Amino acid sequence: MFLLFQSVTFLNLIAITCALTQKTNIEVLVTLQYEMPGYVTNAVFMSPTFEVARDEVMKRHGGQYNVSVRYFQHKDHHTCDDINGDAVADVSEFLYRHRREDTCYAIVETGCNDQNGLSSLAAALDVLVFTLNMDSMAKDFLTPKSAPATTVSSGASSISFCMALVELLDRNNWYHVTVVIETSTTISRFYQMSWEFLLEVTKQSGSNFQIVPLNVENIISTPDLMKILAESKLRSRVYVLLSTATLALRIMNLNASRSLIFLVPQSNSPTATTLADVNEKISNLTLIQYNYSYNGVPPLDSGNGAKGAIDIVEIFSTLVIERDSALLGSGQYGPCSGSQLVDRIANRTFTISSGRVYFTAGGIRLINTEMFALNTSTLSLQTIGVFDGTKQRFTFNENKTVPWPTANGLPPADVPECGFTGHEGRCAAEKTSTIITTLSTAAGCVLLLAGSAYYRWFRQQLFASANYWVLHRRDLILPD
Ligand SMILES: *[C@@H]1O[C@H](CO)[C@@H](O)[C@H](O)[C@H]1NC(C)=O
Ligand SMILES: *[C@@H]1O[C@H](CO)[C@@H](O)[C@H](O)[C@H]1NC(C)=O
Ligand SMILES: *[C@@H]1O[C@H](CO)[C@@H](O)[C@H](O)[C@H]1NC(C)=O
Ligand SMILES: *[C@@H]1O[C@H](CO)[C@@H](O)[C@H](O)[C@H]1NC(C)=O
Ligand SMILES: *[C@@H]1O[C@H](CO)[C@@H](O)[C@H](O)[C@H]1NC(C)=O
Ligand SMILES: *[C@@H]1O[C@H](CO)[C@@H](O)[C@H](O)[C@H]1NC(C)=O
Ligand SMILES: CC(=O)N[C@H]1CO[C@H](CO)[C@@H](O)[C@@H]1O
Repeated sequence: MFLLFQSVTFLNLIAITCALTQKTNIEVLVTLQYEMPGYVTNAVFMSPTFEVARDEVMKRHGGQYNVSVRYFQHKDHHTCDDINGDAVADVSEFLYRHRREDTCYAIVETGCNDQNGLSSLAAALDVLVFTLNMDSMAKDFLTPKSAPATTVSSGASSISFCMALVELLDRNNWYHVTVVIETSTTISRFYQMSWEFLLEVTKQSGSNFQIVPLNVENIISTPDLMKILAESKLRSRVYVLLSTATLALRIMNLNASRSLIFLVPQSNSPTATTLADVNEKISNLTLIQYNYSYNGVPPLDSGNGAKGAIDIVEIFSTLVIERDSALLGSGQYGPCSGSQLVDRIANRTFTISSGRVYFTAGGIRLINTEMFALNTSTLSLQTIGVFDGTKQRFTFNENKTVPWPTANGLPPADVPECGFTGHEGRCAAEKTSTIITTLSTAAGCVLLLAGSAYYRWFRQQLFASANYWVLHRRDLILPD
């Protein structure tokens, strides 16, 4: 009896001492694909960055925190299904056997569709998840607290585009909108999802949108395409294209007089100088580990997965460190709760080394979206405004506007003066202005983190086209 009592007291003492002096361990469990063609969240882009980020956080906190990264990646994974199945098994087994009371875990999920299995598991185990593909769960995220309880989205998602788009429509009082959704391409599932978010965001906006989907097969004949576009003109003057560059070009080539607005993820605020040392470390490590050279491009500005990785490690560490200081006073140490960490993320802006990052109340990271339009005198694409994810508002550049092809130079009215069918009076004199807003987002799992890379690609497609719009491509000066 006496002995037992003594040893219990002794253990208690140790526990209390540890609680006061030892910080909670921070461990990142990475379930990303090792290598899949076209994915920017491959090991080569993400793993070296996880490691550099780990070292940076440890250094910043004077070695007080033990940060580690553990990979659950398989070289032989070639599809999302391969990854999804193994990730659930691997993570549950690891946590079952090795979970430690003194450690906070965060799982990093792939951009593959349908990671709900892993998110449900994590919710049941109360472990935080950073998903790089929230799109399959977006509707839940839009309604706070209905999403998997411990999952937050840290990838670029089409929600940010939809919010920017809806604000733009609202601001111009454009409520009659046709949304062209390209079907039967490999990424049409993504366009379909974007359409669903768009509907959801318009519903939540409180404005009375009359928004009509137009499903278009990529193989549609030109006469058929003209026919359905002509019909849609009886309903709206504003088009949103959820389509590949190829279809967007076909539509633009049908009629010359129109304004085109691009909404694209804002290129990262450059880290070339602010994080020069970190960039160099990542480049060096990538070359050593994977024999891959960034060729002088700072990895964090490359549009590849690197920035996503460093952001996750920093945000997660911030949460754990905050939790520790909150607990220090209370003395109530217990297992690290993922849902409590999620509560610290909701509706909050983090300032981390690569910039400011905002998460909605439902745990979606909003990314800044840039709005471009063609300046018809300089023939260059110019930035008109930026939708700031942290403020959820557009800031417009006072000196740059869209060169509206209307008689008065103002944005076209939602409903033309003589109605959608009106052909007379002043209306006939004005050029028919069709505003095509291209929602040029990334493709499904493939490009969720590749906003700027995708945009570069899109631009190339656009301007490499022999029959580019009404302009000659050699006349175009592109911003870089
Ligand atoms: C640091 O974390 C790793 C991984 O969880 C663990 O193996 C190691 O024991 C930890 N070190 C300390 C001092 O707690
Ligand atoms: C990166 O590698 C180069 C060449 O090996 C070396 O000179 C440089 O010090 C390294 N930089 C960092 C930050 O490790
Ligand atoms: C590393 O990459 C370079 C160029 O891509 C190649 O020439 C070289 O053989 C590679 N080295 C190894 C060890 O694979
Ligand atoms: C988010 O936080 C701001 C203040 O920081 C508050 O005004 C707003 O109501 C919050 N929104 C939600 C959805 O909780
Ligand atoms: C707009 O132009 C005015 C006058 O040329 C200039 O003073 C101002 O800085 C410009 N604003 C921006 C945002 O470039
Ligand atoms: C186009 O660019 C020129 C030169 O920068 C500028 O003066 C003009 O205001 C721009 N036009 C529009 C519509 O923004
Ligand atoms: C799709 C569409 O609106 N096509 C129109 C392009 O312009 C020609 C001539 O102005 C019209 O006849 C088409 O209907």
